[in-house]
Amino acid sequence: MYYSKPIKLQPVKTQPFTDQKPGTSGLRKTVNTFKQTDYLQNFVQSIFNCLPDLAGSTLIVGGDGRYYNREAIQIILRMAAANSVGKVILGQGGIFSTPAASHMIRKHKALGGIILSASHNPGGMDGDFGIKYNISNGGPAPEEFTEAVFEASKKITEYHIAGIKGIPLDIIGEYTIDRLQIEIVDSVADYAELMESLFDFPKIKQLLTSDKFTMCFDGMYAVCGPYAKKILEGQLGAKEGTVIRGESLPNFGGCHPDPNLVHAKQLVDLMYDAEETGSSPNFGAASDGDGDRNMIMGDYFFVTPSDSLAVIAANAHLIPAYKGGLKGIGRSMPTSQAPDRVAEKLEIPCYETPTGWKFFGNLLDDGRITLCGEESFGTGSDHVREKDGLWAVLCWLNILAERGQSVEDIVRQHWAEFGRNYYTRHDYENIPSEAADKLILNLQNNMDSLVEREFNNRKVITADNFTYHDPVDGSVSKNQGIRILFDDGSRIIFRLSGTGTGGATLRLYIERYVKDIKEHDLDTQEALYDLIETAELIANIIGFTGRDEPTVIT
Ligand code: VG1
Ligand code: CO
Repeated sequence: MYYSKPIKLQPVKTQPFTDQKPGTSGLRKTVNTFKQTDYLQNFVQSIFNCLPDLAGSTLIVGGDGRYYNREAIQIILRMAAANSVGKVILGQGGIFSTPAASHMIRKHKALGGIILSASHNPGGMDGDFGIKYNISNGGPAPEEFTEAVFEASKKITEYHIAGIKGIPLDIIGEYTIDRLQIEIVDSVADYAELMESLFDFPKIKQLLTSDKFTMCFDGMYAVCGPYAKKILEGQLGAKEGTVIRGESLPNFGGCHPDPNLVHAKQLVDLMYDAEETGSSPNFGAASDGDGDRNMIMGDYFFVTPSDSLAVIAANAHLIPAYKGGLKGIGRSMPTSQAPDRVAEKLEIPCYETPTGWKFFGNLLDDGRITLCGEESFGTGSDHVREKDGLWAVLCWLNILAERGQSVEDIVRQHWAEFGRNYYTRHDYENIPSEAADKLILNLQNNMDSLVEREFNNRKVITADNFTYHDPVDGSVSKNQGIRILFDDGSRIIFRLSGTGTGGATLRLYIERYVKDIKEHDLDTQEALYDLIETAELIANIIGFTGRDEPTVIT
């Protein structure tokens, strides 16, 4: 359908903003920041200015449906028209989960995609908004590109936008605006087809329809609900009501769409209800605002994300897509070393990358890894170039269907074979940036003097600020987190978050490896107590931040 004749407009004159530096995963700011006149336009034009092949190209556009998603998409469509983009493929209602958008970029061999999301950050009028560009492999743009966009944003003087009336985002179909084609497609269908091609759906269906098995998926009122409903309840026959909080709402129902033990409280309460009523589901899962994170739980049992990656890797041969074996595993530096032990047994390499999915792209493209993950509830594979929440849930379901054991039994057997990596992350949110910077600087300055020192009977063998050398393109990424490594394999890591929008968030990651099965039943915080104490001693968190306890413990 020829939709609307654009009014040719002169480029709009604009002033640069100084704060459009993308973080761990795109540009994230409060909705109010994004609503400033020309703020979004400047950033989108800066992306376009860094894409020499833009004219006539295909872009995928969609977001997690949070407040301001629809307005932002109308602006992006008008700018795409004025910047000579050839075609935009848009999810219905402006919706794509992050992994679905990654798949669409790959499937349609698009130049790239614009994903609108602040992921696990709260949404709504007073919440956060975000935008990121993904390249043609479907993955987040590498640092070199995001740096170029930031540089462009500091120099921008004008942007191009067509004067057209709004596109009806909810109606599937094709529209033509001048030379720009817009195709609005079902947001879920292609992704669901991809999932069906990777897993043993008949086997999972048998499990989900048996009266001995129940599961609960918490959509957190975010983007993943409709995907989970279609795939779990629709295609796989899970009972109606398996997906809770399954509607996508622009403010995520006022909740914080971060699938962890604190924010997915309803699910956690249900899974830990066992002792009282004995009626907890056998399997529980949740995903975040944009559908790329996952939390996995069993009946009265929480699976640490690092363990989840390790268990999936050790059982990947049970999943049709991976039965031919894994090429390698990637994990972010702060993620526990549980996957390394599996890689060792499988005699495949394990790569340690900085935090953020963009660092896995080269390893996946180069065929060096098949699975990858982060401690922050992110797991994925070479099927797309983003972490993928529902994919991880389907991995677990496929493994559960094949092994016929409980989640807890599978994890305990894993520990028995490989040893247990006790792991925790303590987040200190919203501390003044200055205090956070001073704390890190202090650590940096004292790092060298820590080596060879003993704390609670452990000797420090390495203390450094992690530098990553990408083995594929040779790029070097410095200052990726302070690591303190001990002689018994324990680790303490400090870094500042790159996704927050208010003040700074200090993340403290702690890990301890225990081989002896007799010691696999400890409470995680207790098992790590002396390392937590050592971390305070080394970093003086209380002194620098005034906080005597973390905001979130996972
Ligand atoms: C956090 C996580 C990181 C993840 C990133 C994006 O980053 O720690 O592992 O890749 O969020 O996830 P940071 O810089 O705040 O620690 V998502 O689901 O928010 O796109
Ligand atoms: Co996310």
